[in-house]
Amino acid sequence: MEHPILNRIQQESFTPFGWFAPTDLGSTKFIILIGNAGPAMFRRFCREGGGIMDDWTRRVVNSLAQDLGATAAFPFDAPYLPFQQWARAAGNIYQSPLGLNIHKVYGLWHAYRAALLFPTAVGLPRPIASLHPCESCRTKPCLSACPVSAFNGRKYEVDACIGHLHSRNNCTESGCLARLACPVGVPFRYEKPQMQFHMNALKAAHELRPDRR
Ligand code: B12
Ligand code: SF4
Ligand code: SF4
Repeated sequence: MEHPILNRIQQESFTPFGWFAPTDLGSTKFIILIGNAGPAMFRRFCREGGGIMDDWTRRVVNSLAQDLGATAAFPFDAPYLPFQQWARAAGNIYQSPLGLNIHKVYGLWHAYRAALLFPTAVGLPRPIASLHPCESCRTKPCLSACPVSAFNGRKYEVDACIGHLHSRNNCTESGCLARLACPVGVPFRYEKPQMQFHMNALKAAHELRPDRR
């Protein structure tokens, strides 16, 4: 869809996933959820020197938000904001049996980098709803691909996953086998360096959890 705000977001290498008008967020009257799908954002991040992605995101998105007359909220800031719920409210994004959200086009290969919070409504039409891709996925291969059964359809067994990531022949090199088993969004699978970057970030984030210190 063509719109000056959406075009500006894309120029900055982010994907605008969707938008909605919240009813319970005080002075915020409109939210646009942005993030990465496909390689564009990660390529820019690498071109600009890499490093800590959250710091880079904060710098780039704060400047974008200021240009657009918005403020930014980030998924990595505690207390955690319900980004996955916001994404589902924003349109064409659904919860998969892995707990991760699935997008009708990008599949599991997308993540949220920020929410742009606007003080007034933005004239964007409600996205046309699609069908939940998991409903027509009969065999649900994502649920049986993990070598340590970290997913049971109700819960993600973080310790089992991380234990495997610290073993030999783990998923750090290939990427998460459960996500790779999904037939939706295959053209948007992360490239190898991005796959490895996120797996290493997951290991590092787990080390930093307060109950692991
Ligand atoms: C803490 C955290 C983690 C922790 C613990 C996660 C956990 N499952 O226990 C660790 C570090 C282990 C982790 C791991 C990963 N995470 Co994480 N994580 C977060 C974070 C920062 C906060 C989650 C939270 O508490 N939110 C607050 C609650 C109120 O919001 P909510 O939307 O209602 O969240 C609910 C759901 O997440 C649900 N849920 C979580 N896991 C599962 C699993 C199942 C099976 C089900 C049914 C439900 C469910 O429970 C939450 C509470 O109700 C979010 C960002 C964010 N702000 O949401 C990212 C986020 C959820 N993670 C994300 C990702 C991609 C991952 C990884 C794949 C890492 C990677 N390598 O890329 C893995 C695997 C995640 C998985 N399968 O759940 C993405 C998901 C994107 C998407 N498409 O949905 C998010 C949104 C970050 C982002 N920048 O986009 N994560
Ligand atoms: S493999 Fe099927 S059930 Fe699993 S996330 Fe993909 S579409 Fe949904
Ligand atoms: S990264 Fe590997 S061990 Fe962790 S959930 Fe995915 S398939 Fe399982």
